[in-house]
Amino acid sequence: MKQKSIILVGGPDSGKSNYLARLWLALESQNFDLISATTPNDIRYVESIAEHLLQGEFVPRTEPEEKNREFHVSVKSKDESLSADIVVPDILGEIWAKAVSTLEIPEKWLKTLKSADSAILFIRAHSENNITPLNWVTSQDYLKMGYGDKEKDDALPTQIVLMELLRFIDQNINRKSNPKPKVSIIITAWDLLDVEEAKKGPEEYLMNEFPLFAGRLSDIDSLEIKLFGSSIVGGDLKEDTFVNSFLEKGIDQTGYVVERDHNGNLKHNNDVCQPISWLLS
Ligand SMILES: Nc1nc2c(ncn2[C@@H]2O[C@H](COP(=O)(O)OP(=O)(O)O)[C@@H](O)[C@H]2O)c(=O)[nH]1
Ligand SMILES: [Mg+2]
Repeated sequence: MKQKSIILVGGPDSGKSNYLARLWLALESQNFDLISATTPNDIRYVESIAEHLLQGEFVPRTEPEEKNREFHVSVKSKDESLSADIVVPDILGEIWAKAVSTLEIPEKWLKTLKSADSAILFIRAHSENNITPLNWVTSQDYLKMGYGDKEKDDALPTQIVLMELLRFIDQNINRKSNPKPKVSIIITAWDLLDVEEAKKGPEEYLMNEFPLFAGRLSDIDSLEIKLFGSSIVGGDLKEDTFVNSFLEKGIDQTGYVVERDHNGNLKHNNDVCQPISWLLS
């Protein structure tokens, strides 16, 4: 059995914890090819975050005392031909902010990245943390009136952060088992896109929202990249009407990823493990 290591990368609010919780429930359901191989020690944390989803709420922000702790979920295929350790370096918000403003990756995180064979990069649709470059012509007057958000104005645009994260991955990922490592890019909260936007798929979403980053993705040939959209329960748990229908259906009937098949057609797949299965394939 080949043991691989996958690192989950993404800023605060990029959807890592919720994806992981949903992934855990999919692994436990044994409905798909990947199942859990996690030891009892690690189960408590992931079970506790999954519990939120079962009750119809998103996993809340990581508590301070849980922050900065790396945690692991192990998976294997049913026939045991594949197995992988999924590592999430959960980084404190402040460390994260410093990492992106100085473009320097924390040492601990770097070590984890160096031992990973593949990675998942998370981008969250409609996150309030997403920063798009200001359009100076239209926003100057607005800023003069003092309405500018000081903190946001100082922060790096999200697409620059994404390019840096991809560069970190590209430069440090372990190439021993594969000279061209795979990276799944997941756009989380896909359900928040309007129907037309969603139909166009993840490539076009990135081209519209983060054009520089999208351009970088098409240039890069030292990594094999695949894009996914994900919705962990198929809708927004912040809306009461959705929560009611969700609780009636049960978690196994909800959640999906979108991806392109071999013919380039956009497909919905209820197996939310797909971004990981692809990394291991
Ligand atoms: N509608 C919707 N919102 C999501 C989804 N996944 C994540 N979110 C939102 O994104 C927020 C941040 O997610 P979280 O997993 O905590 O991000 P993390 O900081 O990267 O661990 C959540 O509180 C939800 O509001 C999804 O599939 N659908
Ligand atoms: Mg989190």
